[in-house]
Amino acid sequence: MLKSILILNHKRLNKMKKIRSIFLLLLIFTFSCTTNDQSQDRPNILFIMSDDHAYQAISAYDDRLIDTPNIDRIANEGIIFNNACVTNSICAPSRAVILTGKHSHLNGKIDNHSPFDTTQVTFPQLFKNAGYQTAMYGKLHFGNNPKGVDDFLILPGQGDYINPKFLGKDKDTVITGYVSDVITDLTLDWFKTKRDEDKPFLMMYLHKAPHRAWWPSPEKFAEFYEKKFPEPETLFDDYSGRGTAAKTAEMNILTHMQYMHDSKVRPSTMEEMGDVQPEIVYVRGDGTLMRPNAGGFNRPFGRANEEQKKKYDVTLDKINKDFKENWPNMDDKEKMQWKFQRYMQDYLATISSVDDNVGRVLDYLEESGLDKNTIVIYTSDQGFYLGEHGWFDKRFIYDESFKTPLMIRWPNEIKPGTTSEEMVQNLDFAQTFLEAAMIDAPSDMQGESLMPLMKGDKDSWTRDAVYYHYYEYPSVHMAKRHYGIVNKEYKLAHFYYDINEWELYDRINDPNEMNNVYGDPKYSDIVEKLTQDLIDMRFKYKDSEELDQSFIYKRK
Ligand code: SGN
Ligand code: CA
Repeated sequence: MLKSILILNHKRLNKMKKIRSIFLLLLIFTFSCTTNDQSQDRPNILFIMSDDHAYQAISAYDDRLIDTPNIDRIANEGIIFNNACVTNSICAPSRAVILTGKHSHLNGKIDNHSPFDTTQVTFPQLFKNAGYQTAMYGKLHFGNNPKGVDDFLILPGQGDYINPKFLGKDKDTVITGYVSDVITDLTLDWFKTKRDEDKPFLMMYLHKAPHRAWWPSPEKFAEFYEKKFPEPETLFDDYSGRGTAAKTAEMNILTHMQYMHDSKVRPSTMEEMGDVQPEIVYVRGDGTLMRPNAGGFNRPFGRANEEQKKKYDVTLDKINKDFKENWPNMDDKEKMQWKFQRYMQDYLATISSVDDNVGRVLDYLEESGLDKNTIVIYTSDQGFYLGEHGWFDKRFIYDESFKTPLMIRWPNEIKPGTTSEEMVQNLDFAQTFLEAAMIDAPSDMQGESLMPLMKGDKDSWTRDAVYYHYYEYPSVHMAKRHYGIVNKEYKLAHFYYDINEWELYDRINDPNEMNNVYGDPKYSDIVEKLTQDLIDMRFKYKDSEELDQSFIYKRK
């Protein structure tokens, strides 16, 4: 009896054990399936950003200046945003907005000089915590090393075009070559040798080009020197329909662009020219003299080795010959035109290298099959003037610097050839990427995920106006402080600090923004409504006059 009970119990025990192990196996199977599924589903992110890349110099937006077949691939195979803009058109602040998902007045990085508080949450940290492998290569432009990235090699500050130095996680290094090629080599090397195949990735691939002083590779320098580019309609803008800020900004190609530093006329040639020198020195608004950027020519060129210098010399000699022969006989209009061509030749030559290199990375994604579940973003830290209003540089709320290129490719999720006219901002990037990766965004981020627009669902998008605030004044280029509101039809801006001026532009009837209609009685209702909207917007985003004043105090 006892024996039979024992046998029965033993049988039962065995059966129970079997059931338990089947259950356990099932559990492990289900669990491993879900985790595998999850890591397969979570998309990789390749964030490509260049520095000062104007949308006018991307053929997907405008093909009058240059053909950019590789960057265009992202737009053709995904979505292009025709009304993407920044919140503060200047380098390091734009990057801080992107990383934190907060406006400058809250993340504290209001201009290129103010420190970035590294205790803040940035989106790469959230990706890393959620199991992503994260990396950053190229230009960051902060005083500090990036947080939340497993691997990085970043340029110190602005970085160099030729034989650039990089700050690394383990050690710093100088790499021989042209900066856009080198950053791409590093990025591709990371993909091929460092990527952890068991994790999704976030790669930030950040170009230095086409930042001033627009030094191309020797090959592109030679190629683009032979080209001529169409002038923009507003190259000879005299700013008569505008406010004080446009009239006093120091970013005019004729008056403020420098022959040695920017147009790459050799210092020895400038000395030879003797009596033309005073024309190159100009008087600033405050009476001080501004001289050509001393050593500006040698700063990039001095880094080249003998072999590289020999290649550059071929084109540099042509520029010098042309300058010596023709410059003394030119009037102001011709000087402007000469400088504009020199500017475009070099600026667009640097873009051409960026485009080639973006192509190398896109090709690798395709060859490796990674393209299928990788979100590829192409953008710039802000727009740039390519001679519009006679200008170079950025900073202003006016379109060429306020708007920025933005295109996103994500096969299976974004229909190829999608376009969006909505007012989207770099403020929205963090929340977009977090949503795509199924990571919760902190509730104090201030943007809106672009996912609905990416999926073609325009109805869930409700924001119809954006906020802008620029602070870096007084500083290089002397663009005055201002904040404003922009919707598809109008732009209202308040310039402050050492002036108190308002500007209103009718974006539909005056797309080149030549006439400030703030004082025009025809627009008084618009002014009234937009002023109230701007007040509400400043409240919504937690900006205020007290904060404006506190940032002025800090700059002194
Ligand atoms: C440098 C440039 C300026 C440019 C700022 C900020 N001069 O000072 O033209 O506006 O950087 O650019 S340079 O001759 O030294 O290049 S930013 O992109 O970093 O904000
Ligand atoms: Ca920039």
